[in-house]
Amino acid sequence: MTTGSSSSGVSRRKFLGVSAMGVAATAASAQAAGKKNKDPGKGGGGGGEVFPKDFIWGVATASYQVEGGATEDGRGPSVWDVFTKKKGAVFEGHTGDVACDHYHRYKEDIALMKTLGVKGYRFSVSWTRVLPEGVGTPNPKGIDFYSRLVDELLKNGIQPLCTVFHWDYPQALYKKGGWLNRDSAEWFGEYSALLGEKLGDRIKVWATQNEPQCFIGLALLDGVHAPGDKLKFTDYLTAAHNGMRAHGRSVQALRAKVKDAKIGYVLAAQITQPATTSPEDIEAARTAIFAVNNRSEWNNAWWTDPVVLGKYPEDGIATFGKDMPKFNPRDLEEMKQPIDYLGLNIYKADTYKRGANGKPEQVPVPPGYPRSGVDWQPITPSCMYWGPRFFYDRYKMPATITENGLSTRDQVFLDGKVHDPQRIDYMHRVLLELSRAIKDGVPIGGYYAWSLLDNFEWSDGYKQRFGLVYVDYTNLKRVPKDSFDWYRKVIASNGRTLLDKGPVPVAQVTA
Ligand code: GBH
Repeated sequence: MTTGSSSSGVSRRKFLGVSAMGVAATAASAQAAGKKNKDPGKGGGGGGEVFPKDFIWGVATASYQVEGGATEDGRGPSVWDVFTKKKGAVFEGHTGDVACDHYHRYKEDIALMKTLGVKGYRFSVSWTRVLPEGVGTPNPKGIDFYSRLVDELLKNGIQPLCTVFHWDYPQALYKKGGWLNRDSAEWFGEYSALLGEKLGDRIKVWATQNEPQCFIGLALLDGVHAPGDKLKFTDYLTAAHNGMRAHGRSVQALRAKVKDAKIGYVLAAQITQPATTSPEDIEAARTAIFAVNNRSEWNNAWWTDPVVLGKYPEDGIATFGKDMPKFNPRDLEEMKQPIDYLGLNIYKADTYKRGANGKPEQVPVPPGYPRSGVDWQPITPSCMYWGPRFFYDRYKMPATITENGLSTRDQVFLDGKVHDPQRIDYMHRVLLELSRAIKDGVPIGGYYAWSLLDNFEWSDGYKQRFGLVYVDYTNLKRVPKDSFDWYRKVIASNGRTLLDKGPVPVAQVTA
């Protein structure tokens, strides 16, 4: 295998070689971590029983993306209900009004999960279903829905992981200023306490918020997600600040109400991978993954350091300069509540090498490099090695892969089935990479495939299909895809079927 680079930078071959050298990468990183790689001779992350016995194989969804029943049983409007009705906001004007009709079909969907054999189901609560105005009088019918959902899960031996908030912010609270209002932390604490009180006897695993980068950044800075605002940068930082305070309040509320709670915080983890396995490139990728050096939401440390380490990253403070909001240092204590795990949503990696000036330099994706159905996702399976590895090295916290998956242009074939070999191949590579991270000593509690069902992909509407189960939106019929059956076997064998093909260069996705 060649690792040579051309004079014009990193050659195509080398780019592709990045993660193809899975074994060398393992050895190098294990060495970097001062550990001994037990199995240096094995390729592709294989070898022996890798996934712990109590590993949670799961699937994930989110309320607005699957539930539908938008105005039923007293549910109040969320910012997404309003945004989807705006002309041009969502692909072909799609809305979550009906979505997968999970609100009425949850039993059918749990039966599918039972067949799949998952140990865990990650779902989110629609805030305005249980509190139509965001605060104030709870809606018993809304609470009853989640109560029935959880009972049905437990009856089927599936452990619930409840995300308190996955983007469907109450419209009533948005009108009061939303995340810009300092009280938003209290509102979120109140809402979390209600969930803890009503469901905490049965739900033990929680996530406070899903992807602050998105519900603050995409929603309030870029204006491409609901409510579609483009705030001044300093106001965006204030919203982010209050969002993290809200996370802290949520942790406190859940701890107070739920005995033995395991509480996490979920990031849109922006992953880097090294261009080669040289220590220089590995360090370049490590530096890049935690850098906050541009005025966008796409970084990790701004959203994680305050919550885990109790401080904002210095480089970010310098980059944002006078836009940095003034606040009481006690806010940071409020944000930094002890949590039990970091939830990492991982879909892809950007590639970095050490540049001529010694600083990390991004290596562009070569023309024609394989991608999923969404443009932002080049097929880079090593995201699932380097992501967990780098996060663990910095934060020393157990992680759960709270989302991973890919979108493909699925259809029902003439034989009545949905063949999705790309998804199977991707998940296969990704899970081998995850097993490699686990072998190298990174504590990973579980893996939740995104998603159980095709669903409402935000501003892309129903165009994107991420499900293991195909949804025909004309009649809401569910058709398990080939990947469903494939994942079922992976779960049943606790990951051993991943090794059936023997050692493979897991990340080499072109010839
Ligand atoms: C997750 O978001 C969500 O939690 C989930 O609801 C969603 O359905 C799922 O993933 C699939 O998208 O590189 O500038 O083009 C993932 C959010 C979307 C955030 C892509 C980063 C790329 C921004 N990510 N986005 S850019």
